[in-house]
This record gives sequence, structure tokens and C-alpha cells, in this order.
Amino acid sequence: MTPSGITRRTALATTALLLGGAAQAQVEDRTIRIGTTVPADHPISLGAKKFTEIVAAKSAGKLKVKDYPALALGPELQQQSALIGGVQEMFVPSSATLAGIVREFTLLDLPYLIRNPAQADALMDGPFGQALLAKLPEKGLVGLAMWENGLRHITNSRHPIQKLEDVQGLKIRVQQNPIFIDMFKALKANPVPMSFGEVYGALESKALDAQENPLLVARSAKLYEVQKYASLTGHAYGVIIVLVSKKLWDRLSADERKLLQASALEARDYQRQVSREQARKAMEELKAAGMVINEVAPAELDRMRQAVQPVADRALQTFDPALVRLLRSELERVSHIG
Ligand code: EAX
Repeated sequence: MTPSGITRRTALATTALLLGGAAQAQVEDRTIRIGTTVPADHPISLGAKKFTEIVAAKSAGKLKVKDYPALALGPELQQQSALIGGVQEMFVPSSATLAGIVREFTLLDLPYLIRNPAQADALMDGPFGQALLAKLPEKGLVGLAMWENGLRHITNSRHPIQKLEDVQGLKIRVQQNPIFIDMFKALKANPVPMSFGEVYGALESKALDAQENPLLVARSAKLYEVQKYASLTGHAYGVIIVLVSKKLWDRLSADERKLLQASALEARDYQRQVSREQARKAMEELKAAGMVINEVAPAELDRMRQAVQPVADRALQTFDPALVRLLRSELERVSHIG
């Protein structure tokens, strides 16, 4: 025990943090579990792994973040409830599964909202993205950053989707989210909301014909083993939210909060970069794995866009007009990007 009563390890960490230029940073020994929904090799889980490393470095090893990929800590809704209840520390889900907690996040799922990742970054990192994150604390969650899942496409085991009518009648898994259910009903498909953890089994048993996700999710979850066709519909852009339990957040010191916030943003830049690098290779990897991938003709994409537009129009009428105005002005601002 040193003369001033500080334990040797805290002295060490304080020294390290001092070296890092932080004034007397208050960081305690803590273990933090972070869950993801996809396998370890997917950029979302690689982002979570990077986050564990950045936090360890910034906290001189005091904040020990352990990552649990592929829904190892339970289905999406269960993990979200665990954060709200304070029995789990962090989770990195698709924004779509927040629909039942903060309905405004479903605005991110509106069909054909975003054309490319650069637009997505500008929208998520801008005032609209911040307005959504600001709605989480009153529900027991804290949002640190928005990471990338990517443009979503339809895969299925029946036939290539080359025209609007090819979607009709498909039994398709969708995220547990009213916009996705309404979107695929509008396309005359048969949407089945389900946890991502059940998708492979449902496709393998032919209980379902189809699912929709970015190609990287199809690659990482080996959906090419149970899906023959992938059609580049680009019908929605997938956003990932880095969540912390508010019960934990309220116990953290200001330094610990700053450290986790900075780490989530640093890991965000890494995660988006890896996601785009891997996305460039995903199509060839899936073709090599035996999938038949087709572009959908612009005229048919237009027909799909028109078929789902009423879903967006109806949904927009149910939200705070000020938030919808912000979304519209931000979409106008980012529409010139990329
Ligand atoms: O978060 O559930 C989904 O389809 C999500 O895109 C996936 O879990 C990644």
C-alpha cells in the first residue's frame, strides 16, 4: 500500500491515464459485456471487437469489455430488455428492433430512404441522427454511435427477383418492425417477423422462402447454404446502434462516459471502413459459394418504390411534424452526397 493509500493498480492506471494527458481521470475496474447479432467475422462484430481494444487501451485495462457475437447473450428483444433492466451492459443491434422502444427509429427503415453509405453517414451523424439518439435515455438506454449494416437486398430459394411480381407470395423473414411488415405486405409478399437467430433454421426447413439483409449478413450467417438467389433490391438501408444500459451509464464517472463515447466513435470509423471493404468482395464470395445474384432493372425498382411509397407516406403522418421536417430537410441536404 503506497503512503497516500491509493492501491498499487489504481496508482498504475492513474499514472497511465496521466501519461495519456487526462487530468485525474476517475476510471474504476469494471467488466462490460457487449452483444452483437451477427457472427464474429461480420463487420458489426469486428467493430465490437475493435471497441473492446480501444476501451482497454484508453482505460489502461481497467474497463474490460467482453464481446459476445451472434446473439450469444440472447435474442434481440431480450438483450434490449436486459440493458433496460441493468442486467447487461451493452448491445449493438439493428435500429429496426428498437421500434417497440423508441418508435421514431422506424423512420430509418422507410423504404428507399438512402441510396449510398456516404449519405447514410451524413444523415446518421447529423442533427436527425442525434435527435433519434436523444430519445433513448428516457427509455433506459444510451446511444453512443450509429454503425453500418448496409443496403438491404432480398435473398430467396425459389427464383431470381427480376420484376415486382417476383416478390409476390414469398414467405419472407423480416425484422420485428412494423415498417418492414407493411413494406412486404405492400409488395404482396407474406412477411414473417422473427429474431435473426431463427432465420437460418427457418430457411433450411423451408418454413420460409426468403429473407432480406445486406449481402455481408448473408455471407457471415452462411445463408448461401439455404438460399440460391440474391436480388439487389436495395429497398432499405440498415443502421446499427451502439447501446449502453442507462442504469450502468448513471453509475459511471464523467471520465468513464467520455472514454466509452470516444471509443464508440473511434470504433465507428473503423467499422464503417471494414464494412465497405468487405462489401466490395461479398458479391464474388457469395457467387463462389453458389449463389445466383442479379441486378434488378431500374424500371422494376421504380415499380417497387411506387408500390411501397404509400407505406412511407402513411408512416410519416404518425410522427411529430417537427421531426419529419428535420428528416426531410436533412434528406435534402444529404441527397447530393455520393
Ligand atoms: O443486425 O436482423 C437483421 O436482419 C439484422 O440486419 C441483423 O441482425 C444485423
